[in-house]
Amino acid sequence: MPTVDAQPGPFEFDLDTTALLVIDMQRDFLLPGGFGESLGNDVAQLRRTIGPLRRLLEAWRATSMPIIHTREGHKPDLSDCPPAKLRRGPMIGQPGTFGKILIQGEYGHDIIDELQPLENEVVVDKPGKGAFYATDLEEILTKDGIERLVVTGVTTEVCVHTTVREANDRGYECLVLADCVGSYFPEFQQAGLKMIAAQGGIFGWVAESPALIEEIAR
Ligand code: C5J
Repeated sequence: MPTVDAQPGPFEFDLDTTALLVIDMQRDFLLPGGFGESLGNDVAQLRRTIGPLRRLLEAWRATSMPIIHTREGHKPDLSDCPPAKLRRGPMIGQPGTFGKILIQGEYGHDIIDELQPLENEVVVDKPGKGAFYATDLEEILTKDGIERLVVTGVTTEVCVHTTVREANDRGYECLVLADCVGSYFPEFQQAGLKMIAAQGGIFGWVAESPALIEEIAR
C-alpha cells in the first residue's frame, strides 16, 4: 500500500478508495481586494497554498482518483443562509469588489483561476462551513467507494477543520496537507494542524504535499 510519512504516524492509502477534497479556494477568500481582505485579513497567508495545490492537482490528475472541489456560498435570495449566520456575517449577499459576497453565480464565489476544476471533477456548493452539511458529498463518496480523504483548501481552522471533523465522525480517514491548507491567522494554522494529529490522530493525519506526490507518482 502507498504510505506517506505523516503525523502522528504513517498514512496508508490506496488508489481505489481515496479522494482529494479542495475546500473553498474561492476568489472571495483569496483575491487581493476581495471579501477576505476587506475584513482586515492578510490574503497572502492563504495564497501561499496555491503553488503547492497546483502541483498536487497536476500529480493527482494523472491518477484515476477523484477530485472534489467545494465552494461556500448561498442562493441569491439567501433562503439557504441561516439567520444566525447572516447576523454575524451581514456582508453576505452585499455588493463587493467581485460581485455579491458569497453568492452562487457571482465572480467572487467561484474558484480562483489557478485551481479551476476540470469538467470531470465534482464541485459541491455548501451553505455551511462543513462540506457534509446540507450537501450530497456523503452520497458522492459512497457511490465511488471512497474511504479516505486527502483534505486541502481554506481556511484551516474553519471550513477545513469542520469538514475533517464531520468526515471523521462518518468513518473517513483524513490526511490534511499542511502546505495545502491556509489560515489568515498563523497561530490558528499551527494550532489547527496540531489538533488534527494530537492524541494519536484524533481527527486524522497531517503531512506535507511533496511526500504524498512522491507516493502517487510511483
Ligand atoms: C470561512 C472558510 N473562513 N472557507 N470560510 O468563513 O473557511
